[in-house]
Amino acid sequence: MDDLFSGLDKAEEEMAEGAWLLRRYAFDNAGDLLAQIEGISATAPFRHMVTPGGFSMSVGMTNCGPFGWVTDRKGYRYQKTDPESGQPWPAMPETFLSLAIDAAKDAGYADFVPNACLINRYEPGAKMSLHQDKDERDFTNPIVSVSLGLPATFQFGGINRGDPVRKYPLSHGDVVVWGGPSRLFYHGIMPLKEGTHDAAGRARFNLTFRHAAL
Ligand code: MD3
Ligand code: FE
Repeated sequence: MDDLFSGLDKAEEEMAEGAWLLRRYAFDNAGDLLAQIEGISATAPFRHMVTPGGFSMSVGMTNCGPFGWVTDRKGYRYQKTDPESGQPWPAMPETFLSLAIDAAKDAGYADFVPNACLINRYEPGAKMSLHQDKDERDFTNPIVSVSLGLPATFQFGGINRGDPVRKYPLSHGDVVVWGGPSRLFYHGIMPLKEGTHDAAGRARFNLTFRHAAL
């Protein structure tokens, strides 16, 4: 048993000013989203990127859409091509785009149109340390995140690294829209617990829809 919710348990909660947790919002689309992730990763495989400090990330990453987020020894940035292939990132599927636009609208961000989707793959033990997302340059746009597969514990802090951190479970189909003051809040993911998910196997996937500006 991976978790105790079903697709019928949709619920909305404001986690902080501007940050809306839409529980199970993507539950009915999850099978389609997972199939699209498989297709994207056949062209642009998940890889463990290296941070500017020289550490290999435990989370596997790829992208779709006009821009993709990358890190290497030179720094963090968005770019139009996959550094592994030199080719443009795979197109953003229509189902991804409409889900992100609809969720942003429901959370009060009517003008959001993402041009980048980072796809994270966590296997048991993988984590993401507390950080801010600030490579997009324009923070008036929200970020929309979609959780799929194994559940994870999300850590949500404040605008300063030392602010107190609250923990939230994020499960299959949960969507969060991060805008307003929460857009630059520190956040992270605790090491993924061992498990197997019916639809996603031994993994958690997270989509983050962003508007990158050059
Ligand atoms: C809060 N991903 O890719 S999604 C990331 O589950 C990232 O893979 C995590 O943090 C994951 O950068 C967390 C939730 C999330 C995404 C973006 C945020 C929370 C956020 C931006 C601002 C504040
Ligand atoms: Fe982040």
